[in-house]
Amino acid sequence: MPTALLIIDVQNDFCPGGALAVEGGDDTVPLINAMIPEFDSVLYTQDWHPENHSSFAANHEGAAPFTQTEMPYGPQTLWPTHCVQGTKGAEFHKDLILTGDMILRKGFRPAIDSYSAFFENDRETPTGLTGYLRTRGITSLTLAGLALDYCVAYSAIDAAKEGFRVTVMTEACRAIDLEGSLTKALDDMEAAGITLL
Ligand code: VGL
Ligand code: ZN
Repeated sequence: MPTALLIIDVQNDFCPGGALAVEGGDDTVPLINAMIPEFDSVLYTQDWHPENHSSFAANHEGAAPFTQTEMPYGPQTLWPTHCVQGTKGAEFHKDLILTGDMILRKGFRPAIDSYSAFFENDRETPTGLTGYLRTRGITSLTLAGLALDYCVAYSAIDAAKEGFRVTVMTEACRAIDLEGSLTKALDDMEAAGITLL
């Protein structure tokens, strides 16, 4: 059975100095690089927003970053402008080994955010990743990257829902931890039957 590593959003904007910096985000890079040779298949996600993206506080009159808004698909956190397509901030960290099979871009539709690598934030628009993995005969997945309590957790929980065996290498992740989001994400992942290492 081929093993797969799904590396989530290890991009400049989520590392120290970036627009939505996660504390210690760059510490994940050597840990992830060391994991890469152990897997048959290596996949990366890249948060990839147009400048007019609706998850940016700057695109909502008078709204501050890290507040909540209501979208047609449900509640949505408003973020600082980050990972804009083609910018330095959207590039992968320069020391991350880029090898392996595929780079999945997400969050490219202006009207909808996508934390998960599998479904956009309406929880029903598929990215196609399930089909890609199934076609390749992949049944188990290990995740690492940024941010543990958003894109990693959403991706891991969706992967479990889609029937994959899921492990999250928490050591090779860092969290944003907005209002208890880390504790909630860890609880939700455990409840979904995900192995946390
Ligand atoms: C992420 C917030 C907004 C993440 C992406 O990668 O966890 N978080 N966009
Ligand atoms: Zn984003």
